[in-house]
Amino acid sequence: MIEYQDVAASLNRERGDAVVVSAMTQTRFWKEASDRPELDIPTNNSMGKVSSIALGIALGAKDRKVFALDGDGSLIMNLGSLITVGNKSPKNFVHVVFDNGVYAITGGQPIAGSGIIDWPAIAMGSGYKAAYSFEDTEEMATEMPRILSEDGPILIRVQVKPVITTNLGVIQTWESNAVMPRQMRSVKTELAAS
Ligand SMILES: Cc1ncc(C[n+]2csc(CCOP(=O)(O)OP(=O)(O)O)c2C)c(N)n1
Repeated sequence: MIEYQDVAASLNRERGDAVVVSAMTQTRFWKEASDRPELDIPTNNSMGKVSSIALGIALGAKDRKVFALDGDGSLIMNLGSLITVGNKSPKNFVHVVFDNGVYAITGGQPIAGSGIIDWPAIAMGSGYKAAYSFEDTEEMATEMPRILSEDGPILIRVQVKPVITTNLGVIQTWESNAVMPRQMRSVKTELAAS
């Protein structure tokens, strides 16, 4: 199993000026790794919407890579999004699925289908151009630069060690709810200037 920090570090190394849309536990670790916070959009509690938001940005800014950092539980909630991505087929779209087998931020409840779901097969069956799966840190770190230079849409499933917590969970304050629109404005400004 791979640690969240190692996936975040690997992605950050190859990120360049990619826009990164994240959710759930990924947001926590991405925040610590990211060198370009002005290009990051954490989606907080909009469960399952990471790939849909990232797809919109990828279609609107075709010269810019977009990383969607998704959770397995979240993606199950918006599986149809894979088909929309496959159908639009943006070359700049990278979908990373953090497969921890649980709903970590609501206390670690097991995900139905965990251990059965074949994420790369679902992605390829939805029209993605390529899909990968990693369970080993070194192999992931070695392969990541080559994979991220390929044309998308690409799905990368990483089996990560669950970090169960309940204090990250459903944060619903004015301040937390203001983060996503603020970051969307920040990214829009950056994209308009480029
Ligand atoms: C539509 C909707 N249903 C339920 C929730 C409550 N909820 C917040 S996070 C979460 C679990 C997310 O699981 P996963 O995507 O696997 O990420 P992890 O917590 O493992 O990082 C749930 C059920 C929500 N935010 N939105």
